[in-house]
Amino acid sequence: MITRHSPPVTRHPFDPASILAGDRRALARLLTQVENGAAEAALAALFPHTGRAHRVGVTGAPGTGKSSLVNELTKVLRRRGQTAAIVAVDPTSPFTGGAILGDRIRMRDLAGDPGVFIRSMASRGALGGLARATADVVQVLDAAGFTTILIETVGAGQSEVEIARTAHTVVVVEAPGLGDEVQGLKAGILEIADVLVVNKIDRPGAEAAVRALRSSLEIGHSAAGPTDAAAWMPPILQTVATRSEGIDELAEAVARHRAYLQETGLDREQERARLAADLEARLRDRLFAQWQTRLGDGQYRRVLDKLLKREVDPAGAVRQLLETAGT
Ligand SMILES: Nc1nc2c(ncn2[C@@H]2O[C@H](COP(=O)(O)OP(=O)(O)OP(=O)(O)O)[C@@H](O)[C@H]2O)c(=O)[nH]1
Ligand SMILES: [Mg+2]
Repeated sequence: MITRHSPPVTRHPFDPASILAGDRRALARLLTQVENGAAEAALAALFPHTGRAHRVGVTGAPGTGKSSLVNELTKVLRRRGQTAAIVAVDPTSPFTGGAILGDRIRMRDLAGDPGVFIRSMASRGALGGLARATADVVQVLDAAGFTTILIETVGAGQSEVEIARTAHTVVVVEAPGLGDEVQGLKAGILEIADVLVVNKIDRPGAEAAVRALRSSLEIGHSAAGPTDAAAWMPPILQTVATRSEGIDELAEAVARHRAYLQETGLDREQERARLAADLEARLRDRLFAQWQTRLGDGQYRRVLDKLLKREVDPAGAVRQLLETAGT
């Protein structure tokens, strides 16, 4: 079972009003408590104030330019009168150099703007814990009133894809000239893309990358059966993040996707599915923990040993454990 490591935290009296009023220091302090899994009461108090922000996930292979794009997109959103919170989820991977660099660029460009808040999520080792912590951090930022929340994750594993999936709109970023092993990651994340970006089109191989993406997108859509005329077709955008090219179009595509969700009522459905999945996961964790405490010491291990020796089958093991725990 995944347990989140919770170091002792200094308790500050929590005042939801300070978060709702946009007190940045109170916000930063609360987010640290949230990351440590020690903010249940605060999350409960803020929950009624959530559900207003547009959550935008930005995912893709390491080094494709996600941070640079998020940075530029934030500037465009600010010019359009919106506010933005950026959550950069640092994965446990050898590719942290880019993530740190991306954050440094943002610090330089966006520092001092009261309409922007940047938070890097430290890796917790256990990705289940990281996904939960990220979802909670996003809740707080939503309550704090940011109109857009940009969640950057490296789409290298299933758990990072899960994090992106908590967004209303998922932007998948590609770049030309990545190795085949990186190209292999695409299959899984293409399915969750609402907006596709081929970044670094100033680099060789850009046209081929766009072509390849277009054909895999078309294959994916025809495999899904006859397309509904009203269905959303992910647009493929081309950008040079470092020169701020194509960013207005990206902002528009993201806004268009949100409008689409609202017009079709899919936003309500999406929200319901997200809350249902969250409720189920929490319930499962809680019931499992409760049941485990009821189970006598070593019982679980003994049944597992029997399973290993083929003295009992998995379904039989469950039956035995439930009987022992008196459920
Ligand atoms: N030539 C070119 N370089 C770019 C472009 N966009 C980003 N880069 C460079 O690519 C490198 C990686 O950019 P990041 O924005 O940090 O990429 P990332 O996807 O956030 O990286 P990770 O978080 O490490 O996965 C940096 O050196 C950027 O300056 C672009 O459009 N063209
Ligand atoms: Mg990055």
